[in-house]
Amino acid sequence: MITKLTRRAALASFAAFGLAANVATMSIAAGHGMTFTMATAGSETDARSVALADVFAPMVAGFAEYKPGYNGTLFAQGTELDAIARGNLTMSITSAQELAQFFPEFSIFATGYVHQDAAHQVRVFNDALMDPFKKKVEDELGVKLLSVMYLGRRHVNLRFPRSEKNIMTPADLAGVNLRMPGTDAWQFLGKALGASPTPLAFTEVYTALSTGAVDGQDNPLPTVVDKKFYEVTKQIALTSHLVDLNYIAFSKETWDGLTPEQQLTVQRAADASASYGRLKQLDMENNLADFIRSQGVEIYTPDLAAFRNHVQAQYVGSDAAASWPDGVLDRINALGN
Ligand code: KDO
Repeated sequence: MITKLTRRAALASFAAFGLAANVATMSIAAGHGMTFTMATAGSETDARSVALADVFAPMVAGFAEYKPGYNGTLFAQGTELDAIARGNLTMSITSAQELAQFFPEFSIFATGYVHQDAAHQVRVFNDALMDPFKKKVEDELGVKLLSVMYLGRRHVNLRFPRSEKNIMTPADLAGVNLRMPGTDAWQFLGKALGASPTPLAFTEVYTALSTGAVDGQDNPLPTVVDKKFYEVTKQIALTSHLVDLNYIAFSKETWDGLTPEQQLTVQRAADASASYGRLKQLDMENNLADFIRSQGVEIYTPDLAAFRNHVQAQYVGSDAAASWPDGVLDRINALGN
């Protein structure tokens, strides 16, 4: 997890050395053999990883080699934005929660029950309301947010069988040690759900579930299958508490060193891979429940109104909500169905 000190240091070093680094990148871009390194905590078989490897990589192959690092092997989860800002990484699949570590107002996109579905995420990302958010990340961190990727509806997934714990309302999660990713926005959401959240890196989740170090985790169904969480859990309450997204984050240094044609190609490649990954993920999300059930995991729908009301009430008057620019939540809601 990145510390506040690290984040400040990253911002300062980007401001101080941005110009020098930019000159270095431009000379690389003018020549040949550019490499776009990409870091993610996700696996090679994750739909977003597949989309970048199968769609993005071939589209930029005329001028850049795409080099992905999966499972947090290049950079640990949560440190990728720092790495891009420092010029050590070209791209990552980042989250609003990670961006909120630098720019608290991004917590609005990480808030429970705000985005309604994948199409809503796309409308929000492409709307003018996003422009000041994107500009700030670009100007102050040196990171361009190229496109929005769909991760999916996050649900509560526990080790206990339903006969031991039946999660119908937030009160039923009292005392449940729920693994959530390690940033403030995630921990806030875990508490808002009624659970006792524990921060843990994505790559540690399977082991923590199998040893009982945590009682559960939250992720969309495709992730439950991709990471085989069904082997070490017994139930999924379909809370849909977050229609989760990621952004394709790209180094502004590298971007500025590209020709206008190359920039267009990179942008198109990012959009095309995001669309491809979204369709794949939606398809899996809609078709994996039977498989998961066949592995002995109960899947059921809790009292969604109780969860939605409770989660939304926690954000009202919170520090997170205080950072949201006036009117943005209304604009996001207006872009919904
Ligand atoms: C996770 O750690 O649970 C999470 O799903 C959070 C997301 O923001 C994203 O970073 C994702 O992990 C990784 O890409 C691995 O799928």
